[in-house]
Amino acid sequence: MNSTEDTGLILWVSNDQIRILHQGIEKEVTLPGRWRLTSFGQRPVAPGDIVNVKEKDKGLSLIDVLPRRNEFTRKVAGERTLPQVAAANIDQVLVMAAIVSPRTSLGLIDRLLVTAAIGGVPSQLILNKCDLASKSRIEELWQIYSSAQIPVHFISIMTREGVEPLKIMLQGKLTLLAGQSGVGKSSLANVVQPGLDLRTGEVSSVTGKGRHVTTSARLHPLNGGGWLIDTPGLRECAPYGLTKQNLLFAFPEIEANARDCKFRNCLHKDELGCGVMVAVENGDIPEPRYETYRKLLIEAEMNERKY
Ligand SMILES: Nc1nc2c(ncn2[C@@H]2O[C@H](COP(=O)(O)OP(=O)(O)OP(=O)(O)O)[C@@H](O)[C@H]2O)c(=O)[nH]1
Ligand SMILES: [Mg+2]
Ligand SMILES: [Zn+2]
Repeated sequence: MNSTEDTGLILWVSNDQIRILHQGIEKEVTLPGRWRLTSFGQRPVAPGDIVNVKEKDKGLSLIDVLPRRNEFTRKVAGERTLPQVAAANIDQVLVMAAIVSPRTSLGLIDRLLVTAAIGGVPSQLILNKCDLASKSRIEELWQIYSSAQIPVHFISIMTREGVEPLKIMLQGKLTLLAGQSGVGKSSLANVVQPGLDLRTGEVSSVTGKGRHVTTSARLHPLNGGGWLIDTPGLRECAPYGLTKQNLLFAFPEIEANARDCKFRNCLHKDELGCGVMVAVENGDIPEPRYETYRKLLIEAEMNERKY
């Protein structure tokens, strides 16, 4: 029998099918039973994974998954500390939020940034819908994230403001778009890759929330080279593998002020002589960032008890 072995790139995964790019051609393959979603909600493959495949007369068969360079992994919803991999082998995560409609969730932004940092993926922040925002709100958000040393881009897909530099940022890279429903992830993909024509949906005027239009994460090829992964909107994000130490990867402004803490092992929660808490009071660390830090610290402590 004629059979050759080489690799393929996973473009998307559903419960029992995957789409894979193999020798320049997109192919659909039925997932073997052992690769399907387990009762624990885990799956061995994610978009962006490279797999070894064997081409046989009757089609492709999957052999194994190559080790990942990095991954973007949340914890499954609920009490269990199990991983849910959104994508693997990513060059950059663009954490996306709207300045207005839906209301910006600073907590979710920070959680996505922490998830990227723990997974070893560089991230940047895209704040969309500038056309609807006041100058003062833009300024306020800029202050928060520049003190956090996170690159932030203010854009409007509607007016195209700030979109051209993003196109350049995406060239030749595998980029994951992550954020709440309705912030404009699919709209951005449609603008940077003409002809893509992904479905988009209006934010509900009743609830002020997005309608969860995109239902699965997919890699889309970009004309200039590279891939863009559009994902379904997230309601919440608990970073997988969160600890008291790696939490600080995404809070450089907190780490910087820890120098002034009285105790070397200060967690900046309620300790005496905490330099971080003083910096929050002085306005050197923005309060919303500190609040999310504190919530994540409590989650990390709970996780550590479970591991
Ligand atoms: N005013 C304004 N509206 C925008 C802008 N960008 C996107 N929208 C609108 O926001 C709505 C939601 O956009 P989508 O692209 O579907 O959002 P999404 O993030 O893909 O949402 P999910 O797929 O549900 O996660 C659509 O009605 C878009 O037309 C913008 O810059 N300004
Ligand atoms: Mg979408
Ligand atoms: Zn401290």
